[in-house]
Amino acid sequence: MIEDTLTSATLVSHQLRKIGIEPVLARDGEKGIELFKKEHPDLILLDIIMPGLDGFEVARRIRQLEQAGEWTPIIFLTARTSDEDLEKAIAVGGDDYLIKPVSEIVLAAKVRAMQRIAQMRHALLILTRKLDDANQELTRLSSLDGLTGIPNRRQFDETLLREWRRACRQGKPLSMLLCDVDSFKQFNDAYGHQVGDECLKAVARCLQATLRRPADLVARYGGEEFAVILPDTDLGGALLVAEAMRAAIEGLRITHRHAGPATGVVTISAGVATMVPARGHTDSAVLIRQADEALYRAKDGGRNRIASTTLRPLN
Ligand code: GH3
Ligand code: MG
Repeated sequence: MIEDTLTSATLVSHQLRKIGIEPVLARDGEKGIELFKKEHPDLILLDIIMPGLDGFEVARRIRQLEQAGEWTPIIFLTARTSDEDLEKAIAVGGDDYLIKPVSEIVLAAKVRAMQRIAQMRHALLILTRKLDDANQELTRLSSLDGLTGIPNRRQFDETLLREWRRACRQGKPLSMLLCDVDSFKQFNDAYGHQVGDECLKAVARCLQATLRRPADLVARYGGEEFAVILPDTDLGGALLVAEAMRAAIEGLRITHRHAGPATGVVTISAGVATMVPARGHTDSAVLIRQADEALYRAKDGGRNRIASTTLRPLN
């Protein structure tokens, strides 16, 4: 309560205590604002005519002090009864208006109404926060592959577009790998789909662990196909990453009795493509097509190997 007249303050305090509210009192506007900052009250009862700052000015300043989303109900207490005063009280940020001498019943009713609004507002705030959290989680989930937990095709597409544009702007090379598990159909046929799924998870984890730079991205591109985006990486760098991935998957030593006779374990083949996108060249799919074509040649060349668009196959 911000009220300079002691008799009125004492009377209203008494009425408030009767309905279970413990008031704290400031005797002028400046002290009232300080008390507001210190106490964070649930409700402000504010006299209009006071020495120094009047109630209108106090209300204005309190509204300025509140952060976005914050709101403390303000009920003006006044002997003034003109429509203009009421209008001004609401305009400066007040919520309601009580005429002095304050009726005990009206005070109790208005305080209750404010409490109800405050509770609803609080519930809404909690709900909004929960909704925000759920939305964030949904966004995260919608960009991840359900089986392997690594980025999905959708995130891959977004990242490729973004990195393609960046490479265009900066005149830097952009590399891409398409990795495909060798003879995976036979792996599934031999060990069952569930073991196949576990194998894909292990492959995804392993590919992701091979990447070192924060801007690199590996995504599940299709069934047993993984795509890697390597920003600001030339063909030599991309071939190194591809070879590291190939070796790492072979190094997992996941038994595959129908794999090529040389290995006996799960392996991947990879197609590598690198481009420095020309300005105005908007079709990022050309990079995918080139990597796909290289992948086809790696498969054709005997699997468990790497091919690139311009260099001869490694391994
Ligand atoms: P290649 O060496 O030429 O790549 O032969 P491949 O058998 O790996 O290729 P193909 O495209 O003939 O078969 C891919 C198989 O991958 C078909 C399907 O059984 C399996 N596959 C695709 N997605 C999944 C998946 O999510 N889980 C499991 N377990 N298997 C999958
Ligand atoms: Mg395959």
